[in-house]
Amino acid sequence: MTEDATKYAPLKNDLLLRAARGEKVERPPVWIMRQAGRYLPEYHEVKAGRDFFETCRDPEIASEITIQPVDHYDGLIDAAIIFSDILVIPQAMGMAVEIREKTGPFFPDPMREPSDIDRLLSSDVDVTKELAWAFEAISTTRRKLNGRVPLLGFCGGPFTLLVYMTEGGSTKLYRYIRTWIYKHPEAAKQVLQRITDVAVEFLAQQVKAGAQMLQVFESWAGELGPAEFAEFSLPYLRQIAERLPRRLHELGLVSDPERNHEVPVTIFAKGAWYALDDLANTGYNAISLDWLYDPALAVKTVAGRATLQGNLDPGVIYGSKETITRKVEEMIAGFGGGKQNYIINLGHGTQPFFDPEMVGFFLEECHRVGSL
Ligand code: 1CP
Repeated sequence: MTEDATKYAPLKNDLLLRAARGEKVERPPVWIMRQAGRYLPEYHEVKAGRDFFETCRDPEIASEITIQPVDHYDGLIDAAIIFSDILVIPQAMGMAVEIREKTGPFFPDPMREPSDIDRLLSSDVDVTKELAWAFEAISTTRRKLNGRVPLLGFCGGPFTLLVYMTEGGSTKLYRYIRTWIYKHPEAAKQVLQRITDVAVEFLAQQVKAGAQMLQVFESWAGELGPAEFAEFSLPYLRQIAERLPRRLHELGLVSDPERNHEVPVTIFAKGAWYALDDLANTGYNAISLDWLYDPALAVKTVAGRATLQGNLDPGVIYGSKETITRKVEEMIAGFGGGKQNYIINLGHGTQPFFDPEMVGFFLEECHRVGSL
């Protein structure tokens, strides 16, 4: 009941969904975080110097870029992830955001003082209106995919979004977000709550538009120590996992309001190694791990409560073919052979300097070793 079966073609490859639900599979599915983007020459051709968000807002172009890796590595990638960015939630909340060519995200007017939150919280956010373009891009992509692989929707984790909203862009010191949580913790929490509310609705509406699985990117979780993670990230991540199935049920998109089994959700809390046990109790179907985890140890900690995703160091793609083979073998063996509770991915996103051929070799090895 997760989709209007008459509206879209039936799924030919549902390996990812089955693995995320904890079913036994013939081989572990594989996809790559940020698999669409700058390492692929065809991305630059289609983007053709256009502004990043202009690209995302054009459903034809966004869907084309989304499908590029699925075409490029034909038959080797088991999912598509919609081409967009985590920063569309701050945009929907009324903040201006640009992506600059060399330096990345840029907020001309970041939150620096508690009084800055008044304008953010003063009005409700109409997600269906503010992010209408995102839903159109998802529907167009789902139609064009024609059931080849499932389409993933996503959003940023509340803490990670607050980092960008306060820092105004990428950072090494995390000075402003630290000022907020250590000097104005209650004001920070008010904004985290609002981001969470918007995130739940945004994820639910992505499913309505055609997303078949979801991922929450709490990419800067590892900037927080265990106590701060428990206070400024985990409660909001838990809320998302708990409220989403109920909202999907309200919208008539799933049959069970308590468990999100029909539309699986993955949490990627990069760097929060101390929280793995807690994350396994939050209700996410899958937990995406960065490369600092030892797979066997993670399997032992999670003990079947969630499917694990990951976790090759993206830098392995710069290595020799022999090394890629060895690292893929070690990774899959570490995750128990990969025939249950496992999704292959890198431990973080692709890098612009990746050689597309080596990414292809990595995918082939994942198929070969994962099928053994
Ligand atoms: O295939 C895909 O996954 C592409 C879609 C996608 C996703 C899932 C993009 C396109 N961005 C994201 C998520 C995203 N954006 C995250 C979470 C994932 C992660 O941790 O890597 C984060 C932290 C961002 C923020 C962001 N947007 C950055 C990182 C900057 C930093 O602080 O280190 C950058 C460079 C962007 C812009 C962006 N988003 C996506 C692309 C391809 C780009 C580069 C823009 C360009 O020049 O073409």
